[in-house]
Amino acid sequence: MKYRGKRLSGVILMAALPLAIGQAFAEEPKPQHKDIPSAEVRYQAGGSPLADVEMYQDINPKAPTMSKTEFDKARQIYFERCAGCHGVLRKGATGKALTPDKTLANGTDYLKVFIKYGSPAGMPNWGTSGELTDEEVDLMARYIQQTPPQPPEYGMKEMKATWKVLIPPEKRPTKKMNTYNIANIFSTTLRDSGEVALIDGDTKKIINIVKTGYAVHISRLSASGRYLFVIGRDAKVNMIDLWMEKPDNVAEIRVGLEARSVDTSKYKGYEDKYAIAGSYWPPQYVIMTGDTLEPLKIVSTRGQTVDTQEYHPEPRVASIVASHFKPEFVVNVKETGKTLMVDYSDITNLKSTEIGSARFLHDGGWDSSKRYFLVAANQSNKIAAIDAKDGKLAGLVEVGKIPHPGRGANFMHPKYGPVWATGHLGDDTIAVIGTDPEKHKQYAWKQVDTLKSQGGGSLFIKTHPKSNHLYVDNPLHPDPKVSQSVAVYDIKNLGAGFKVLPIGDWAGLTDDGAKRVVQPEYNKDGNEVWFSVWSAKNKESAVVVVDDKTLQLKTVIKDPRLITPTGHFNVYNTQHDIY
Ligand code: DHE
Repeated sequence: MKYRGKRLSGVILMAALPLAIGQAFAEEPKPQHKDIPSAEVRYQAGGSPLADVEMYQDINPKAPTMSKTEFDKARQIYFERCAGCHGVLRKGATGKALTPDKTLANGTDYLKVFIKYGSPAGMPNWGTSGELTDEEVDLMARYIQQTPPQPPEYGMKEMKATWKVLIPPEKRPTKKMNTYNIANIFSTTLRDSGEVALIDGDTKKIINIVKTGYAVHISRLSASGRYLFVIGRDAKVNMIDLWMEKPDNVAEIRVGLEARSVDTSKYKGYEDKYAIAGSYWPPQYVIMTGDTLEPLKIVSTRGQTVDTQEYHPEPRVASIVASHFKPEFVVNVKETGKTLMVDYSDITNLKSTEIGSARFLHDGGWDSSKRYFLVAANQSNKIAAIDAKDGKLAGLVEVGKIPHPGRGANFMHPKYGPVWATGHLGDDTIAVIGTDPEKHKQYAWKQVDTLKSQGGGSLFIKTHPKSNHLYVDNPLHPDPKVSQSVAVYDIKNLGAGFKVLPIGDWAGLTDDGAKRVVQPEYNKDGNEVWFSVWSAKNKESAVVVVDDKTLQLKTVIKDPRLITPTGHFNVYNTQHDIY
């Protein structure tokens, strides 16, 4: 119980990490405040791509003077370190609002102390930690009293200007042109090189390294399993055709200035017809054609928050999934705490049902019936269950501190029936939630069991219908023993606790990299589990494959091209939402 109560701050100061994209884990982040677990600090590691975007300086005579050069430097620091928490427009996201009505009243001297020394509420001590010089502290204190500059909007014109159909559909293969077992290919994110590695799950050989967006985030599959979609933090979507002799990009587009999510239509009759991507900036989603990525419809997500019903100017689009029950995309809007069920059967007369739950919706996955989408409202410490059949909120479950499921894990609990589980960034528990309102009504949408894990800093949890094991990673835990290993539970005997597999050691890396073990992912048959061993860009990383039955090491995949592997996505399991 190292984390609970004692080490957690009420506020996640995600702006805390002084590392820009591309530098993640190049060096260990220093603990910046005694109340901020480094897991939370690391979580928001990526600086925003908006750091390099030119913005208009609006002169407010009440604010301290700033030259254009000073303003631009401060703006860059803000987007590299602060925007993730305080928001692009400084209206507050999971951190406090820093708008001039508040900051001008505080004044430069007060703000300097705050920035330099931090606060018990979670603000890092930027000055005394050595991350910012006194001059930079002064610069930032003056900057946050200026009118917040707004990054440009990004509409159809900008999207079309970046849209490229590299190989038009009529020039693509009409049948599979390779001998790969496509269903067992893995798409592994190479975070800091802006690529994905396509790895043959049968032979463990790299098929191709495909150029994608900047700091790639996730991969998703089309309904048919033929097309792989990848999105970068810079909002670039790449579409890869797995039927090609050597699978590669066939289309690409930039849908905004910063993004995290992409998916494709999966309802019967609409397979491979549409793709959708959501962006952090501008706060919007775009529906595209499924075979070329032509942008068709852009919809803003700006609006009122679910609770106080105040207007929020930048509610980011977090996870998106495609419904199996209706021709709908399930779009989760973070800051407003609303899930939009976007009906894609008529794009011209677009209908969308708004389901309110709790603020800070982030990641999530389907229950085993694929009727309910369980999404973490991370800073609200809740899981919302969205009923995709009836289009309403089925339940809102109080869980531990900062749930982070990835897509979560579904299994049959010996006592509670079908359940879905999530780990937490902020404490050492795993919340097990009942998901069967038909046959196990008394347990549905309740936290029915709590497992103790290795600690906080957990990002991903995984099992497979053919496996009796449940794996939980802790890549953001401050203790390398924990972050470099994974906990595994026997689902049939959860009371027995967990075994620890030293995945980082098994990788056999020769240098002293961070070796964070991240994201368990099963192969198609559900008898192997793959883990990334994630070190800095200039250090060796690896992918470790474990035999799920024996829990013994099976293979280590090493290659100089495997730079900063993080997430990985098995084609079949991702295509069919198996987790
Ligand atoms: Fe992620 C999923 C946002 C940091 C690896 N991440 C997601 C999703 C969102 C998100 C909204 C859900 C997408 C979906 O399902 O459509 N992630 C963010 C952030 O805003 C955050 C906190 C900070 C940032 O600057 O990006 C962040 N994420 C990280 C990391 O540091 C990770 C560990 C490494 C990396 O590659 O950057 C990381 N995020 C992932 C992965 C998934 C993901 C591997 C997909 C999980 C899955 O099982 O589907």
